[in-house]
Amino acid sequence: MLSSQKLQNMLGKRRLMLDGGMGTVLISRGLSAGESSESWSLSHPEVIEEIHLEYLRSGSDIISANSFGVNSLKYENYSEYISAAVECARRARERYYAEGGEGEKFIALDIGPTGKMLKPLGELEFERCVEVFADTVREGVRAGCDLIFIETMTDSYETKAAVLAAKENSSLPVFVSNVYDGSGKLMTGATPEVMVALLEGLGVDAIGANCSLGPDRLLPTLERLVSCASVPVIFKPNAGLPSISGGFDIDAEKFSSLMKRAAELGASLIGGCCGTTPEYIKRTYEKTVGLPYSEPKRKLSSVVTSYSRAVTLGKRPTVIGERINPTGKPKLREAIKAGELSYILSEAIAEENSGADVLDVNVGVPGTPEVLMMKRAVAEIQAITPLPLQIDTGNPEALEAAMRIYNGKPLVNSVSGKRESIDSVLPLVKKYGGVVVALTMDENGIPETVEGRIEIAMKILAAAREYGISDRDIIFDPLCMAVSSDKNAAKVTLQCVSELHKRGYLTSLGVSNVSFGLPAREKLNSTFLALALSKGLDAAIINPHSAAMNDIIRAFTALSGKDDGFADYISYAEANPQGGGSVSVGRTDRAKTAESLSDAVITGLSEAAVALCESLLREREPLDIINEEIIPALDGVGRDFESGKIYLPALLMSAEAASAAFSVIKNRLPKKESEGVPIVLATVKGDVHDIGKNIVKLLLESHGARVIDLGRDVDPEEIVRAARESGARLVGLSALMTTTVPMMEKTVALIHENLPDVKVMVGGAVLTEDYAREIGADYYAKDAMGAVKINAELKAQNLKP
Ligand code: B1M
Repeated sequence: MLSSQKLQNMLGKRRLMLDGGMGTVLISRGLSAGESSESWSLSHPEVIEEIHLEYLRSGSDIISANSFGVNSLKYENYSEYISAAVECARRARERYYAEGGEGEKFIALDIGPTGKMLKPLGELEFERCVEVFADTVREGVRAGCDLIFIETMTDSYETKAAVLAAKENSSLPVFVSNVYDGSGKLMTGATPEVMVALLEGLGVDAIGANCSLGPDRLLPTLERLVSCASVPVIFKPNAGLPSISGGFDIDAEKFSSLMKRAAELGASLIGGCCGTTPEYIKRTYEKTVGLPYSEPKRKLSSVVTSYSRAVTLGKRPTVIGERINPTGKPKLREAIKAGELSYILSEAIAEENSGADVLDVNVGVPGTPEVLMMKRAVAEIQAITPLPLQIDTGNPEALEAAMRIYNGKPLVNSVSGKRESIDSVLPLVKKYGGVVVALTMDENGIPETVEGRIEIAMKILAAAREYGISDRDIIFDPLCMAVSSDKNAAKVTLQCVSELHKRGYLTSLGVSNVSFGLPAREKLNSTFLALALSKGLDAAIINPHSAAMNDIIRAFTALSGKDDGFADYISYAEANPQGGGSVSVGRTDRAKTAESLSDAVITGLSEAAVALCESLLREREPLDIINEEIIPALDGVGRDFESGKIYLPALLMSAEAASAAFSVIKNRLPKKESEGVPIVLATVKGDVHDIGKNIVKLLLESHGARVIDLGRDVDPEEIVRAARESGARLVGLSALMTTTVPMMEKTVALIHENLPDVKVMVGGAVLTEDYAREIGADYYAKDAMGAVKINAELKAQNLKP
């Protein structure tokens, strides 16, 4: 039997020991600062082999090859690094057995993040990212590893890319572990519930948390993982936090006691990350080896997610917003035909603000390229809203394109009982994960009877099981026909909902069909919704702006005991005292719509920001727009980010919208011929914030200065070189983070040391006049106009910069 199969058989049947840190152990054995730990597989293989052997002797069942930072983006000879890393682990295992060591031991191909951010946060395309991981996986398989361990991932999207690469290029078990902060979230906002739904959907074999914190502060995250995962949970924390005296603040004894607690709480695969050593693993092994083991329990909840939000179907009525569907919406049809996304994006925001839980996305218009449009729509909508999406298409190619790039576990609309539909849709659900809406119709149409529809439902369920799709990932839509053409239509559908509910299945309905062909449709729709909810309906595709529908959803949820403490009902009632209307659940206190420029920036709508900025420029001065609209909006976004209300993706979309508005302003600023010696501008090394610096540049140029802009994240040496070569007399430095001010100080010192005649002006939100003086700067500018004034003063003093 292959090692990988043996591992599969053991998984979830007993607790397995992982290993501990590699990089931090290497530092203690001579790895110098700036040297890559992975290069030691080639330069010092005997050291790597020895560390692996020490972990095996300490009780590790699984050791991770020294391949964490290796990928084809970073190293041309990545394959050499990977085979050397796996070889070191293999030799260690042979030595372990040769010295009489016992038990099955496994070698993991260790895969860490690429080091690049994916679009829209960075420049790396999703598919390119999958390719990079695929290169690593193929090499690891060739080198003979037994499993793939994707770890220390901070972004759900990159994690998905790595898992797809692993699944598409091997049949080995795949483990995934993410980095959660103290509040239990990834850097990009995903919670344990989001990651479990996403990763179980993708068919991962074990899921967990590693790095970031010590076991003490990571235990709450472990508990959340155990409570929602059906697969074994990995727990591999750091040896606490780095301490001032060097090293980490939790010793092996305390670590192992906390790991014992982790094992008792249900961690199935335990080990250590940064700062842990073979000693930590040995003590952990000794404290946990005799503990009873309980197999992970299968969880039954049906969960769909976005990159940051998990929605559990069946817990309370789920509102699926129906507005992004061109049927009967001429404006949307035209937008889709023109390849225009701004209309769709503002619909998405409006639906979110009206309280939708999930957004249906249907962009099918005959004669338009649906695959392309669906991909674009999903990519853009998921960048601006944290709501999960329902991918709605009858085109399997469009469905696959969307499911592949979707950053989460979507609802999939839909599969029917037709063979063709089953064969094209269910394999996609199995591969990418999702909860699929199963329509009770087949080649013979929609049965008129309850029994006929239930029979089709059961046929789809059986087919899904054959594909290995769990029952929890099916939600039935017993289809509602228009009562105008069949007076029993609503009755039959309601009986189906009731029957499916009794059997323990979830149901969803497109509610508005019922009233087709009749006047005052909302009265019928809302009454039908109330009746369906009373029969057990779990999700409704409705217009979330409808006052009547909203009233019913909120009131029903409260009356059926599904609204703890009536919190949702009370806030709805307070916002709508007369009943009716839609309630805002906007992501920030300010952005309800994209009606103003600052709202467009907060919401992250670039096209709207451009249009609104253009119209504001007709009445107001460019500088006022910057100071009164854009900067306060970014400040608000910054506060929301800091308080954990929004995450990096939303922050970035706001930054993009602000930059889009600036590009409009730039064209409107009065142009002055540039003159004199240039000013060199840069954001310092380690800092990517360049919006402020770009405004400074804009204003300096509009006042006639010649600016050499070195961009952001710039090395001090490069700044000195540019100043020397251009003969600049003034260098402007920007820094936005407390962590990058030391680099600013270093840069100022380097400029003064090498170019004593050159003055340095600094700015950026973290700085103050005093702070600027402390780090040796000659001038401090609070804002861009301040920078212009300083430049003018220097000119007046005849320095002629
Ligand atoms: Co980030 N970010 N960000 N961010 N970001 C801040 C700065 C932060 C304060 C947010 C927060 O937590 N409240 C925080 C820093 C905390 C701290 O150090 N105390 C932060 C963080 C933590 C981060 C990351 C680490 C997040 C992460 O990855 N977990 C990461 C950092 C990556 C890195 O740099 N290595 C990160 C990333 C990003 C984005 C990429 C998403 C995006 C930047 C996009 C871009 O710049 N191209 C972004 C944004 C947009 C912000 C906020 C929200 C807005 C910054 C901004 O553009 N303000 C910001 C919060 C905030 O500041 N309210 C935040 C508007 C701009 C016009 O103001 O730059 O101050 P400002 O410029 C002013 C003046 O200061 C002055 O003139 C300008 C016009 O009046 N000025 C100068 C500036 N430079 C000057 C130079 C001069 C003279 C005047 O002479 C040369």
